[in-house]
Amino acid sequence: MKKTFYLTTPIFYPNAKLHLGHAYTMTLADALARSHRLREENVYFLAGSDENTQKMVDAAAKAGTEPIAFLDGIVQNFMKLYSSLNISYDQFIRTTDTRVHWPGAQALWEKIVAAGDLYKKEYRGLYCVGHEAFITEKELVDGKCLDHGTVPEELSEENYFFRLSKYAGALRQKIESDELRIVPQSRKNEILSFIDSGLEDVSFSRPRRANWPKGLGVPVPGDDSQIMYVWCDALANYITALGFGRDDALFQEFWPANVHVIGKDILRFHAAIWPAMLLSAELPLPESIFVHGFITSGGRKMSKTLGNIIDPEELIETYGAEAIRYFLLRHISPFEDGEITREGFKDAYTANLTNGLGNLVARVMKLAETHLPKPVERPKAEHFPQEYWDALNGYEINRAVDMVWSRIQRLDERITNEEPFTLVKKDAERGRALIGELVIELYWVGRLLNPFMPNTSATIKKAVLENKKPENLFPRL
Ligand code: ME8
Repeated sequence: MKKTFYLTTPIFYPNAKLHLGHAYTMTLADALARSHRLREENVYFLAGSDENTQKMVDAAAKAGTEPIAFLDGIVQNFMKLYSSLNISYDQFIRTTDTRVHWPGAQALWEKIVAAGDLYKKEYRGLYCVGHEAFITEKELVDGKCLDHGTVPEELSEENYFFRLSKYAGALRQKIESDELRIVPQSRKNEILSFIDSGLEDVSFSRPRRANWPKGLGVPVPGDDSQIMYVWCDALANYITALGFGRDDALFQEFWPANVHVIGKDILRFHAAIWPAMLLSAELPLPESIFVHGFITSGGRKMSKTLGNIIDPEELIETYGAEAIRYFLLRHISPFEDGEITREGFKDAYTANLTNGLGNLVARVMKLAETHLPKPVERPKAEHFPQEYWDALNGYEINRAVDMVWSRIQRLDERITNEEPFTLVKKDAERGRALIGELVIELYWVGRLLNPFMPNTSATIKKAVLENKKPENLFPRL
């Protein structure tokens, strides 16, 4: 039996087009998914959209469109972006899907009720639509949410509350011991101190509002006046997508998840609320959570609200998807914030793709095509260095890509030092042997690139096996 590998991504809010920050999460996840397929594991890669939200209703109203039609349009956009970025997801879940998502979300709710972990309470609080969460006075600056620059709504409602506080000890123990591994260490520390500061129970439902369209919001089982709080419903997607509460086959095969890939803004939801929900329902916890930093632009988080976004489609049009993937995976540290500028992007493209990889492939394959009578023999066994897997297992994706570029550099140096073009004229046999070695080394560069730049990887493999110089990979701009 093949080893299984289940990885998930945040289901983004479809209230606007995705920007480069979202593309970053998806590219990191895709590199991981492909690296596990390279190990011949049975991979399941989940993507989706988080649709039962107030911000969605607001955005549809602003666009003057009926909400579900509005959603359909944006979700099409998500999928179009994923396809141009070559994101190899297996399923796209939508939380308005009453067939796929709702039965499981309700089944999970009922398990939490059975555990005695949901109770009704009158609640007054400040609700930030940007966060889709209640926030406290302490988090406001001049009465406004710092992240979104908006004044929160004052709400007074009767809600169901989830006993998060009950799970503080268990959560602490699972995270501390790495039974639930939070990567990097700094995020593990952050969540541990959050738990230590005292976990409060969280509101898990909202009264169904009159202005909410039908088909939006998962009804609370046994109480039609309430719909589930959007995060309660959204987090459940990781199991409902596998058929939890509906048809258990995939769930049995793939749960628990090997990794939830998320940005640092949604750490608390994933590393406190979600595992507590699973503990309450007596379901296994995910193995790990990989928390990446923010893409910044002008020193601030790239965000729709702040209006400093770079449209990934625009970059793809200029540079091609492989170049975007390259840049996101190598030039941004997965655990820290990384600034992106159009100039930085352009410089990296020219130096490392046009003059680097692209030029190397052209040189080696030109030599091979001219001087080798037939293609080199394809290496029998696949050989990937252990340190490459170690980097990937620790989600240090930039380090794994760096390893490929060190080999590219070494290969360039060999060509400069050993001058195959001169040697082959002086001594055809030795010259051909050297060219053969360079081609094999190029083959490995191509294989190692597979998770990061899948099309480039395939082009290199084909070129080597057909002994033919490919079209220019990264044209000069
Ligand atoms: O939070 N840099 O959706 P969302 C890097 N629906 N990543 C960024 C980013 C940036 N500047 N901006 C956004 C939600 N992201 C919920 C998720 S999951 C059950 C529900 C990425 O549309 C990053 O992955 O606000 C972040 O965690 C996510 O988008 C937030 O997306």
